[in-house]
Amino acid sequence: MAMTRHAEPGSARGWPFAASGAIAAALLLGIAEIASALFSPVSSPLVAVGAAFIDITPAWLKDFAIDVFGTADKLVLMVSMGVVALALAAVLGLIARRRLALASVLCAAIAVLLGAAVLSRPATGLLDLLPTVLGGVAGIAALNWLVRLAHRRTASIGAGSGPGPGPGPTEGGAAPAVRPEAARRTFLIGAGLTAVVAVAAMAGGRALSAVSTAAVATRDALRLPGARRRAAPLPPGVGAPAPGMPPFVTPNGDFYRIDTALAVPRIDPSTWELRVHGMVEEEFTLSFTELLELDLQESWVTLTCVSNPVGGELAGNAKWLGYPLQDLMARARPQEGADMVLSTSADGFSASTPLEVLTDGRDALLAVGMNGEPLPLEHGFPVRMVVPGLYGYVSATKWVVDLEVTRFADKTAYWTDRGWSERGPIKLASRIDVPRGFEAVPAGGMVLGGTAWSQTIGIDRVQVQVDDGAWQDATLAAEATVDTWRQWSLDWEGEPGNHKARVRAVNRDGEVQTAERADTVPDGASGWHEVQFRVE
Ligand SMILES: Nc1nc2c(c(=O)[nH]1)N[C@H]1C(S)=C(S)[C@@H](COP(=O)(O)O)O[C@H]1N2
Ligand SMILES: [Mo]
Repeated sequence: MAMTRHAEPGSARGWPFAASGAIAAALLLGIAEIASALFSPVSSPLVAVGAAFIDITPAWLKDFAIDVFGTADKLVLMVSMGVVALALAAVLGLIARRRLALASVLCAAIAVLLGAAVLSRPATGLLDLLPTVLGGVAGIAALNWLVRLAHRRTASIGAGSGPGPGPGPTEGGAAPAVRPEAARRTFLIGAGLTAVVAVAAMAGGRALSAVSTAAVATRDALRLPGARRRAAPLPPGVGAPAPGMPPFVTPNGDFYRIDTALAVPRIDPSTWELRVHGMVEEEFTLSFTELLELDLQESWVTLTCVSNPVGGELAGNAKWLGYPLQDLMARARPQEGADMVLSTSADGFSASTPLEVLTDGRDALLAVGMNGEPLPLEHGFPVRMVVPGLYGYVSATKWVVDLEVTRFADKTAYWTDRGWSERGPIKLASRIDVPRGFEAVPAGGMVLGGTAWSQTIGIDRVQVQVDDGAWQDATLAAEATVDTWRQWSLDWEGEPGNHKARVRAVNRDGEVQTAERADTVPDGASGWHEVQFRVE
């Protein structure tokens, strides 16, 4: 009778399969955890399930948990969920013993449920399913592999004992090709390695998320010093009186975001350091505390992306707080022949900014604040560059950690290596914000409105042409500074039917915005913005 064999009682033969199930599930969660930590913290299925569980827990149970476990309540929740999950996964492994395909499908179904939990969280989208999908694939692969090893192990042992409670279908009845010890060892090594990878991925993922949570907490707690030189308050009337215009100051949450970072770098300001070096008389490094102790300055600057198409929205206006790069350069004392500052970010992006632009008196900043707050993580926390008049790709390095004074002849930057122009002054531009393209507006008169910019020079005139009529001067809203965009408006009334309007601006140098269409590559789009709309 099999039960009496002390070497391998039949009931105990299930344990390698139960263990396979539990280890495969641990791998699923571990891989998902590390992927979410690298990719986006909100995409963690573990956190999502925990949060969903907290949401559906009745209040009395929550109160009970807090009473009994205090601040450890979340830990207790996570550990209990883990125990339940491992027990279920062990059952899954036992199912896999006889019906591997069914168990694989169940494993996929579990991944789908975890994905649903992720999607049920606020602020998650389809892309946030990526970690769960990766984890699911790893889990199913591990389950299949370990269950096969477990069968081989069982078969090699069972071969000596005649027909007992049969081995699984895969190796059923076949004489083992391997010796029992070898099969046992292979299973143990396979299971052990997978378990180690699962635990390491889980621990690594949790540790990484803890670091990023720390960056968020530090940012939230940070109080920036006031500016030594404050920005002049905005004059009244910077917003054009056209209903539906975007705000003159772009709220941080609406500010366009462009970068190459798959995961937003999370930098603890206490470890941040800026290295200033290269063709300078004095090389130095600057800590965040040292930076905050310098004479900070505020300025209004409209940032613009070189990839902004004609009429596009890749531009935003904010009040920046920072240390003038001109003062930083004065301390470093660039050497004769240097003509460029190569700025590099913590994640390896780089931008080449003409040294001349950083020393000609414009408000180029090593910025720490945006609209009265520390920089948002996505906009470069803790420190970025802001340079009026240059597209972001050659000047606005976020998460900046290195400034090398060098020469255009010697060094190139991220986007210039990819076919974009070495220099990127912002082109004179204007757009129509209202009406929107193909909008239907009621008859009886309306106000057209829009935005124009020519950073460092200023906008002097905006003209609008409706239906190929005469160019009419729009009314300019108040100007904040030459480095900010300027809104405009025009009262207009037209017959019902289809219409089109186009716009062009003239800057303070007398340059008229060109009608010539240029693509965004290599140095920014040009041409007049035109919208079609309908009066009903
Ligand atoms: N580290 C880093 N900084 C960067 C970029 C980037 O990809 N990585 N993109 C630049 C580009 S192309 C632009 S237009 C601006 C956009 O800044 P924002 O995302 O704060 O609007 O950041 C610049 N700074
Ligand atoms: Mo950009």
